[in-house]
This record gives sequence, structure tokens and C-alpha cells, in this order.
Amino acid sequence: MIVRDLANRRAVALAAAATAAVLLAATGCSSSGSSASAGGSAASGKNLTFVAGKTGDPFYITMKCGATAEAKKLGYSFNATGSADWSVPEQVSSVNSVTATRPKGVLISPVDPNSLAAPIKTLQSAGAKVAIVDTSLTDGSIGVTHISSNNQQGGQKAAETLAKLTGDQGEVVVLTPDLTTVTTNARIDGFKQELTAKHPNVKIVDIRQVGDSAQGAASAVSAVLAAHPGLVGVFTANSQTGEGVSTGLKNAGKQGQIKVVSFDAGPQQVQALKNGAVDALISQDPYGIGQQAVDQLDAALTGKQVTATLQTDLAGITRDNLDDPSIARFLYKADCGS
Ligand code: T6T
Repeated sequence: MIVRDLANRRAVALAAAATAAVLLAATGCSSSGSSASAGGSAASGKNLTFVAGKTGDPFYITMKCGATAEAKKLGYSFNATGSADWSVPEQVSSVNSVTATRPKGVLISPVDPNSLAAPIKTLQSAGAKVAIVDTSLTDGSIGVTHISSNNQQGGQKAAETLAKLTGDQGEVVVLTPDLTTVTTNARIDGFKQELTAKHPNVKIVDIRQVGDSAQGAASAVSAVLAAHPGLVGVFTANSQTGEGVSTGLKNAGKQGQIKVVSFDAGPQQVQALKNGAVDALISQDPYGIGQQAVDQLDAALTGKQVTATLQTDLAGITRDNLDDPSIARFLYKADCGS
């Protein structure tokens, strides 16, 4: 079952999630170079830009699709850019280039909570309204709106799901891109908190940084298995780590034997769920994040009330509910046509 966004509805989401299929509240955002425009009286002559964390990532692609559609509906021209990798220098450079184009509004998912603060402040000083999407900055005063998933809650749900899959006992590992990204860190915090509080016999034996790459995660799996031959489960904190773990387990001949719960639901992750390499996905609503961010920027630009903080939905996806129509919006896109 799925619960709609906004923090004041999260209690409903939690109650619903108590059943087998897992259901959470989350966020997302997406990117990569593209543009769309349409005429519209209220927003005539106004332009929006999206700066993604990683342009080729299905999560950000899907966010871009939602933002593009909403911008078109409201009559804004829309561009998308960002870093090809999860890179601070690349994203700083993107923000500086965007500032030079003088957009009226910008959606941005900062890849670092501190290093992007100064360039985004400069962007704001140049007159742009800014929506911080998916990730966050340490300085919460930057941006007119902040839209994301409840990543901590998603991590808790991942722990609950993995505990169930492993019979509530045994050694598990966490694979994460790094220990600086606020979203993945919040997921890991939630994961640890839930196991400590409710599943003490499920032990985290390693939290491994593997880089934001499927290859890094695949290689880490063999090292992890060598160090922990009795491993029963893996939690991967985002798409790329989730994509790599299935390859790593397949290479080790352990596919299907070790339970896997992955954050996000990119096309490759969904395929891995279908073929049994992964057991559950905790998915966000990046399309909705993109839509809502554009709505909030439009409100800021037209003198309407802006909501400072919004949380979007999460969904727990298994082979049992994958084809449920209510899950469709939680499956990420490889491109806006799919
Ligand atoms: O999980 C998403 C996003 O929420 C996170 O901030 C970074 O990784 C993803 O883009 C998935 O790869």
C-alpha cells in the first residue's frame, strides 16, 4: 500500500507499512541535459533549470521527467544539467554556469552538504528561487523549499524487511557509496537503529564504502564474503550499489542464497528483483519530487504560499506487489519516454 506525501501523513504510512509488503515515504530528483517549454500566461518569459546529482542515474532521470512535465504544464521553459558523476567540482561548475544564465528558478540536489552552499547562495543572490531536492545542505536557510524522502524511515524499513527475510538472525553487511552523502547516511542510520532496537540477533558486521558504482559494489561482494563466510544478508544504500551486488553474488555463486534489500528502483534493480537476485526494493518517488519542486518554485515566483519542507512517498517493493498498479510510479525510468 502507498501513502501520499507530506510529513503530517507519515503516521498513516507507517501504520500501513506494518503489513508484509513494506511501504514508506521518500523523495527523489533527476536530471541530464534536456529542455521543454510551453507558453503560459502566469510564467511567461520565465525559465527553470534542474541541476542533478548524477545525470545518468535513473533516479535523477525520473525526477527530471516529473519536473519537465510540470514545467511544461505551468508554462515554463525548462533545462536540465548536473554532474555526470557524483562530483563536487563538476556540480559546483554546473551551478556557476547555471547562475550565468540567470534562471528564475532552480531545482538542485547538492552532492555535498557544505561545498555547494556558497555557489547556491551566489545563485540566489543573482535572483533565482532555489528548491533543494533529494539531498540537503547543512545550512537549511538556503532554498525556498526542501523536498525529499524520509531516508531514515526508509533505512528502518530496509532493516525490518531484511530481518524478516533472514529469519531474524545472522550477519549482514551494508554497502554504501560513501559516508558523506546525507541521504545514504540517513538510510544507514535508520537501518542500524531498527536492528538495534528490534532485531538484536541480526548483526551488522561491515559498513563498506564502495563508491557510487556498480562495479565497486560487485568487487566488494567477494571481499565481504571472504571476510564473513556466514553472511546471510546485504543492504545496499542506493541504485548503483544495488546494481552491483547482484553481479557480485552471481560471480560468487551465492545469488538467491544471500538475502538482498536495496534502496531505489532503477530498471536494472527491478530486473534483479524479478530474476531473484534481489529480494526487496525500498523505492522513492523521484517523479513526484520533480513535480512538487516545480510547483513550489512556481508558487515562490508568483507570490503564492511556499511550503518550506515536503516529504514524498516511499514504497516497499517485492516480487509479490511489483505488478500492482499502485507501485508503477515508484519504478524509475531510463528515459522520459519509458
Ligand atoms: O538514492 C538516490 C538518491 O536519493 C541519493 O541521494 C543518491 O543516490 C541515488 O541517486 C540513487 O543512485
